[in-house]
Amino acid sequence: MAEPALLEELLRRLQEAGGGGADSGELAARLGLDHQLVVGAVKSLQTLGDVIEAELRSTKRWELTDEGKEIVEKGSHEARVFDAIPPNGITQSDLMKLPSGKVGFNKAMSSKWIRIDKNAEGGPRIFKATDCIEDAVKNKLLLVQQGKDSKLDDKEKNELKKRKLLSEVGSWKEKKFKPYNFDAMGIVPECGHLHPLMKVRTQFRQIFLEMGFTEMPTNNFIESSFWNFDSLFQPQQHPARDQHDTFFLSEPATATKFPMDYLERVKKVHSEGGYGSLGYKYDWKIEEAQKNLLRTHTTAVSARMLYKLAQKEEFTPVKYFSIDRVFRNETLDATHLAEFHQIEGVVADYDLTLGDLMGVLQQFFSKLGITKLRYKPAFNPYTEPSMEIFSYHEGLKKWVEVGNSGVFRPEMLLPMGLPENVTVIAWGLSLERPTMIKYGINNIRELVGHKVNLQMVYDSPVCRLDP
Ligand code: FB9
Repeated sequence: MAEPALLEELLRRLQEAGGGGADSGELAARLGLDHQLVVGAVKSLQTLGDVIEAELRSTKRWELTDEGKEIVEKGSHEARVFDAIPPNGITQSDLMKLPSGKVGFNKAMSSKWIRIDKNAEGGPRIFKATDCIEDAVKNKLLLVQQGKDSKLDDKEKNELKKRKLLSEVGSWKEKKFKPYNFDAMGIVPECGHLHPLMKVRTQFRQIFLEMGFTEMPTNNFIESSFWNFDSLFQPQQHPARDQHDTFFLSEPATATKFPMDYLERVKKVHSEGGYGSLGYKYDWKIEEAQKNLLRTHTTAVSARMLYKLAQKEEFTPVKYFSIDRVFRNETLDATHLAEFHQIEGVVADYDLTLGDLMGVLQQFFSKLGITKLRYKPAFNPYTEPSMEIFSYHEGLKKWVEVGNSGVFRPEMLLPMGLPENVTVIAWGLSLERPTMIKYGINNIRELVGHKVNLQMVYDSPVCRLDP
């Protein structure tokens, strides 16, 4: 019954009852509704203001047991025994085989509904002793089911309770409660589980955000060679640009949309030089730049962001970061797969120096608990100078490489249109290496790939990178 109809029915019943009011339990039974539904309706009426008065009564209530409900439906056992006896009687042994035989026989005898002829041929035989009976047990249970248990006295109710046909639904005060077991472990809630890589990514993201960096949009695994290599002043004949280091796409094989004025400046700086650079002096081909690939580093995204920055009317310093998947067609081993997550930080401002780069690296890695940093000169096509970053690993008692860094070359920045006195420092590392160290995983295939044991993901603890 929908709530509005129940509210109206409740009000109608109360009107009929006059000043006597109504018992919610009896009303629920009469309406065939769950008592709590009626209680809810009473509470709804109370919220309307002075519509009704209600008082809480923690009364004992009687409910039929399942057997009690069956008796209301099919009659008491003794009544069923009486109905089963044919006019010419039935042997006692056959009667006892009936479903209600054992329980109903004694009650039917004590109620003098049946009689026994012990000398009958073929053994003791049972006959009806009256023409009709009144099934008192069924009628009393029916009254209780209709919420009219007040018509039964306590003796009758307890008699039915003793026969397990009624049960007393008392208030909580009569209930016996088990003591709380404060040592009990809670049920592990069914929920999702974050992969350790995603937990560590969140920690790195938090570090960048608290350093004031903004995340770059890295939601394109596919990139053109132009943005992945040419815009970074990486020459078209560089070994990293061939098939065995890079995954090129066959469909769509080429990209065609480029900012053509910028593309011309990139072509020029590669083939003829410019901005004080000699360039690479080779015949730069747009077809090479158009080849689509799976990006080999997130520095392609940094290039796009820096180009976009250069298009603004007025240059404003920025701090960008990215953490996302990159793909390299490399030989696989226990710690290298054909893809990994690159973490990259980029700072663009006026007149930044290598000192600024070392300073930001010190701050960044100190948040990982890495304090003893040393730098080693290195080479990247798009940064000059470049430095490999090393940290002293107390556990391994040796210096381990923790990343790479550098200052983007003018041949990369000036064709974009950035002002001459703007310098851009950047660094990168992988997400897998720190994750494997943090979670004590030695083989990359235990961390990522089709052989990963999902229980490891479920069981992996929360990750904290800060010291
Ligand atoms: O992550 C790396 N090592 C690392 C990082 C953190 C770490 O944390 C410990 C818990 C405390 C431990 C180790 N490396 C870079 C170094 C090596 O693992 C190296 O063998 C593998 N490198 C990857 C590339 O391999 C093909 C790690 C990956 C890497 C290297 C360079 C860059 C990004 C990722 C870069 C860059 C860059 C440079 C200049 C400008 C912009 C980006």
